[in-house]
Amino acid sequence: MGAANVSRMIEEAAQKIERMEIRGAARIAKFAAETLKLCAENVKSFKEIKWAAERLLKTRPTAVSLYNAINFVMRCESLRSDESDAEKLECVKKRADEFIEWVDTAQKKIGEIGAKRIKNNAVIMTHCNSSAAISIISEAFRQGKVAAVFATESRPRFQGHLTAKQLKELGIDVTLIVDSAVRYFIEDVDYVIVGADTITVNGALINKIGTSQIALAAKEARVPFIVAAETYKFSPKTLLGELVEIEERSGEEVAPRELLEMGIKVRNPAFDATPRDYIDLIITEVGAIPPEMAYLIIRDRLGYAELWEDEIKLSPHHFD
Ligand code: RUB
Repeated sequence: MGAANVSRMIEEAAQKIERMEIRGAARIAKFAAETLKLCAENVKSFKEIKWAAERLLKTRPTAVSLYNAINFVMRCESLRSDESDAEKLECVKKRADEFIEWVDTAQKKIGEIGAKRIKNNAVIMTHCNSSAAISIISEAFRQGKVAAVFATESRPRFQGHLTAKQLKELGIDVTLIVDSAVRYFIEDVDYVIVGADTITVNGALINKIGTSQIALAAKEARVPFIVAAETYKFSPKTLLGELVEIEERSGEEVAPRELLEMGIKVRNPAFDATPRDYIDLIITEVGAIPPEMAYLIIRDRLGYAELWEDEIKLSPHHFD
């Protein structure tokens, strides 16, 4: 691949994330690692990988999995600044493979751990389209424990349709409901299981808009609210004091043109924050933990305590 083709490939990859052809926190992270690997296979200078990392980081702001994937893959340079470009590129490829492996194995493990928490004949509610949440539901179903699932449609992008299809294809009894019907059905539900875009250092969950309302309804009805989150969904940036940026998308996604042309304002945040008091358990690949343990996951799993300087070096601000 020539230099022009590499930059076109990176631009196309970035636009796939921006257009949400590639979406969901885990898939975005894995795709970023795959893109950096492909880039490393086709360039000669490490500077070009940095450019790719910088472009990918700018695609979507909320899911910290993207940031963690890029920091994980790019960490080689800052560890050994005397290395040649060729050595650094080899390291990028190796670390990209390690990250991809992390994504693949973590979801399976989350399924195994999470399924143990599900009792027989369970009715589960889920929101949006989370591969980690589906891993728990499908493993529990495989073990014969799932009676039915309610999937919210998850407006405005209807990712709930994907979830409903995926569950139905597995043979699960699935009912699609509008987001505003959550409280109507919550009494019929034994567990809510959702995924995560980011978990903050104080144990709050950032996930698809509407998640916090479901958590509120679940708490009121005393339905356990379970989050399925790989450890790369925990945010070291929040340990540094940063707030999570909530992506706000175009009003055209939710309102007809006629209303927009009348000058009616539309707000369309894509994610919201659920405080830790509403979360019963977070199922990670290293265990089922209370949200209060988020700090330990960031410190021990993401290793940022020791790599403090490197982390700052590779932060988006450094690239700007
Ligand atoms: C997707 C979403 C998912 C999380 C977790 O939002 O909110 O619940 O990303 O998914 P969007 P996963 O469609 O806007 O990217 O468990 O697959 O990482």
